[in-house]
Amino acid sequence: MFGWKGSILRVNLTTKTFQKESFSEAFAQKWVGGRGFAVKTLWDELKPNIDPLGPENKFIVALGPISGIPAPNTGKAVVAAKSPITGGYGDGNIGTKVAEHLRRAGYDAMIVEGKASSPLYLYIKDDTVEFLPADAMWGKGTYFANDWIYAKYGKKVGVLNIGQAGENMALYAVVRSLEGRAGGRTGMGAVMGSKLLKAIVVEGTGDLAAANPDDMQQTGREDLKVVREMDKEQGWTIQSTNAVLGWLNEVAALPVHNFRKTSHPDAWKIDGERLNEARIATYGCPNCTMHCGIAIRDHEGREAEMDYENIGLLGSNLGIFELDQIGSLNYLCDDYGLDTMSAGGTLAFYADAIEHGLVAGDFRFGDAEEAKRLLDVAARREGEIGNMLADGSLRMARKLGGNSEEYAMQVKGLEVAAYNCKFIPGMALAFGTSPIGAHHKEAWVISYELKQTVRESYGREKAEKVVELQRIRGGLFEMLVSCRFPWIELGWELENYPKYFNLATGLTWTLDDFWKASDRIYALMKFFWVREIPSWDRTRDYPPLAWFDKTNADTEGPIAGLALDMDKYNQLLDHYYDIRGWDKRGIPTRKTAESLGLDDEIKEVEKFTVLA
Ligand code: PTT
Ligand code: SF4
Repeated sequence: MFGWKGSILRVNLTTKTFQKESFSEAFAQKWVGGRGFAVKTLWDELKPNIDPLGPENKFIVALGPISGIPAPNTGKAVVAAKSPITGGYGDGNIGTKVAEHLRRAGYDAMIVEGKASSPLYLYIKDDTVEFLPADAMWGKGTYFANDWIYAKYGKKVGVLNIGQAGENMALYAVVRSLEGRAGGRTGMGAVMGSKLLKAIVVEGTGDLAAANPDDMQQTGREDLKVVREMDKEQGWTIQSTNAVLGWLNEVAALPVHNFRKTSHPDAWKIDGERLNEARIATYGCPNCTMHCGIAIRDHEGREAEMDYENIGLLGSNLGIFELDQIGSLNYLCDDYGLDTMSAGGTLAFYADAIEHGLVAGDFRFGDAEEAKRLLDVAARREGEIGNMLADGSLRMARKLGGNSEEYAMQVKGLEVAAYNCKFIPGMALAFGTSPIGAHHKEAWVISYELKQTVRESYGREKAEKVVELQRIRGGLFEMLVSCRFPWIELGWELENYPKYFNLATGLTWTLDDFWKASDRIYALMKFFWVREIPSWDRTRDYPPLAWFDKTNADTEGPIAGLALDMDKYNQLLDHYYDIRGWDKRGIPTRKTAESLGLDDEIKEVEKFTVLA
């Protein structure tokens, strides 16, 4: 077999043992890699209803056949586990040298199981795994841990680590890597913390097992130049992801004050132009020529890396319009290892609940200093407020009661990304149907919806677009595993991806083969949910109810007086299920599952529900 190393590293923290396990080519071709390997492994190896923060959960790092190869933007890895914040399958995508090193060490994935008896970190060098005490790093932030690891191993190694938020099992704790990146907003850092696993350090020296290594090198070198030139021409990295902020403000889609408002007169102060002006450094992932991480000097004088999601949710959504203060909040999230997006969403919910008199507290929209203090108590789970904040907005709403669950801006427990869909039906569908909660990574349909179709339409074409994008973004890129930005931001042709896959594996796949594999993993992610919640119904694929509430509608601007319509949303959801071959509950039918080759999985899921 080419393209895949054919091996998985299994590490048990309880017994401090490890083994190399092989998988067949049939498995590789069915599940491809990354998210495909992760969801299949978790489905096969986890019992339903285990505690995501207990030793039974497994933490997976999964790569694909093109991860780490010398071609555009391949320095990415999937981190996955049963999610502590949603309770379903959870994962995230992180830029890291681990992508290349783990494959060079001989593995396509690693599975970490059990729980250590005291804090430790793993050092993986080719065939060996060392279990080493993490006392010097435990209790410290990710910047300290990074420096400590660098000092010991040098900067060439690949690293994944957690901060205090992961150690204290804040439910939206992320994993961080040395390149200033963060991933696994579904609580993957908390899963590492629950296992007392502070860091994974990887050094691999073998080859990448390609079928056509010379062709791949040559093509990769040429394409890196092509992508660099495209970026120079288009100037995307001037503002990077934050280029959308000004536009979202104009079209009434910016999250402001816990998504209550959709635009703000001060939004220009934190837009892409201002961010570029404040830039002091640029960060990126390995094998990338379009580095998208813009760093600025934060309010305390530190270097803080910023992305649009972070600015939208720690900035406008909290009523904070000073870039340096948002930088400080971003820096703290990075150091504690908290997901910026859920942190922003949860703090905004808290401010909203205080405004509604549901809970006592001093936090007000716009108060950056108090927000900093709250991030600290959340990451440390200090006191009642710290514990509530660390559990995210849905659990907080359930504790506070009243009608607060309606304005907890989340889906399946995960806070909504920075797109305010008060009146954007297709993007609301994308959030509702995202299998890991309200993440924009699965189908960022908003640009198509507002630029190429009619905003108020609930037509089938929108459901078709959501499925199409989920296949590409949540399927192709998460299986291969590679960054989607050359395609989505620069328009680098999608056909390039089967090209690299085929150079790596020696196969002759077309994009259609990837769509089928993608549908298979979406079906399995849904089966995972159903096994956890046999009473699964379509309401779990709804976006936040606040978007349907006319009393919450804008009073001025392009969508004044408008809200989503529940009956029409249900029709749109029906279209979505129909296109996917799922029943009205949102569960793949037997026929669909059979056509995807999920015969074993059907037997298992039918212990919990009857398939239509
Ligand atoms: C991703 C989510 C995002 S998505 C952002 S900003 W974005 C936030 N970044 C955080 C951060 O920073 N620090 C922190 N403490 N928490 C953070 N939480 C948020 O995490 C990221 C880029 C970006 S920047 C995006 S869109 C693209 N995402 C990709 C993806 O999902 N898949 C893929 N194949 N390619 C992608 N390319 C782009 O990668 P999660 P990263 Mg991230 C500091 O993982 O859980 O999906 O959450 O990975 O390496 O930082 O790159 O405007
Ligand atoms: Fe990483 Fe950004 Fe480059 Fe993608 S575009 S590989 S997220 S630096």
